Amino acid sequence: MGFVSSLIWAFWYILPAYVANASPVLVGGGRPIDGGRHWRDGRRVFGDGKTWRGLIGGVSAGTLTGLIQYFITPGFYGALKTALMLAFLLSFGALLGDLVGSFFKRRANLPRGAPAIGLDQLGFLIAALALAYPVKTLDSGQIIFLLVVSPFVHWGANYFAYRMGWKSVPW
Ligand code: CTP
Ligand code: MG
Ligand code: K
Repeated sequence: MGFVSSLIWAFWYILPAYVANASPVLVGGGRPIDGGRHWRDGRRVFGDGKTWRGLIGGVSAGTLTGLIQYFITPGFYGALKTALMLAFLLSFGALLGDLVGSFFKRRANLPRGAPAIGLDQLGFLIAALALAYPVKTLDSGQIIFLLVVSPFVHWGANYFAYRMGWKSVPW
């Protein structure tokens, strides 16, 4: 596998995580996952930016992405079951990482929507890679590549969503 194609495959591999992380801005809203509850420090557990609809919608969108990917490149996954399992774990991992990130942001007294550089751009990615690891993983060069480019993809996607009027802040 050539160098450039290995990087393209890394993108292809992680796509469900990106979709899962980005889609809640459109499909989210409604009841927050923490049910409005507060942690013992008196601040919200996760906050109003983490909703059930965002979680379920994001996992669904990411898993559906994997299904479509399987029909485009079945050889990359081997079996449909593998593609679906991988996409589900990447998507669920992405949103779990995002949720854990919000937990730490609230503990640091950052309000909903406040930026946390590093955590916002990489938390979802690291959790997605970790959960998907048992099904299929990347080589270390591909993982480093994703760690480097994902913050820029994240900023680009958020800026786009801001310009489209889907969110109120560009980060
Ligand atoms: N969202 C959601 N449910 C999730 C994740 C995200 O509904 N599980 C929606 C919310 O409308 C959220 C938006 O997607 O405001 C953008 O997500 P994110 O930037 O992760 O949330 P923030 O509002 O910045 O909240 P936090 O400070 O907790 O990260
Ligand atoms: Mg945010
Ligand atoms: K986030």
